[in-house]
Amino acid sequence: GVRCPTVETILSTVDFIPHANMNTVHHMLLFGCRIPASTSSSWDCGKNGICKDESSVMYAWARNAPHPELPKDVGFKVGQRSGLPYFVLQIHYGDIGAFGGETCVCTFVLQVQPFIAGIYLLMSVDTVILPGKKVTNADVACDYTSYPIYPFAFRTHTHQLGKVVSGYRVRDGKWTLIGRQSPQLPQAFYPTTKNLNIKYGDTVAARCVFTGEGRTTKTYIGSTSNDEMCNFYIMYYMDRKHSEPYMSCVEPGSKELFKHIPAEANVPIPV
Ligand code: IYT
Ligand code: CU
Ligand code: CU
Repeated sequence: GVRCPTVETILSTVDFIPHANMNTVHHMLLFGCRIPASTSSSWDCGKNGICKDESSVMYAWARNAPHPELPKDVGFKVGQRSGLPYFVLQIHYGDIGAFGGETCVCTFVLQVQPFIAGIYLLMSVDTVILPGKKVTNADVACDYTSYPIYPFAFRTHTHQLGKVVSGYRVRDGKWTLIGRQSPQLPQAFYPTTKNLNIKYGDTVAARCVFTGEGRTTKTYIGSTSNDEMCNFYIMYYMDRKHSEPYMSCVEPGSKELFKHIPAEANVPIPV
């Protein structure tokens, strides 16, 4: 007999191409979900949420922002055993009246790719921004203990108080920039500045710079627009043999480590 390889391991998407009307759509986020929040073909994610539990941002489109393509020979794993077998597309309309009952058509190029794409999310879970305080840093850092990954795009996310978000690889004490962006610019994935890899023994670190100016109460991490978030997403590829498509880091990192962060990480990006 012949055993077929499991479907899950041979399906990869190659690219994401939006077909939305970009005149009414402000931005779109593509999520991977274990279980979507609804069984309908489209729903209000403000009310019902996006995914029931495990989820990841996989792609982002925003008006007037770049949309890096997946490099050649790279695809996201899809299917039942990919970890996040569902795609949910969240569409933000500039004008709420523009919703036309859209449904989403997903076209997959079914192809074994030598490399899998993945998302590494660094996020702060404990930052508190004091009212009126000019600068608050949210630092996140983790030791990297897996197989090599090759970052090719990054995305930053905060709410209104974020000024600049920077992500680095730290190897033998040397900080190398993966990406730096203002979270007040369109929160798309931007191409990385340099080609670099992250391998066992490195540290992955990110800093979000916030200001508490204009606030009269403390600001915490949370999901409303009065709360804040500090996210640095790395989109990477890695050898399919070692396939680990979703990783995250929520540790605050040590004070000692962040003493050596390059000064650019503290310089707000004017918008
Ligand atoms: C608390 C926080 O920072 N939440 C972020 C990152 C995050 C996204 C997903 C955390 C988890 C997730 O399953 I998907 I756990 C956050 O919500 N980021 C927003 C989106 O709502 C996705 C963003 O635009 O990056
Ligand atoms: Cu938007
Ligand atoms: Cu947020």
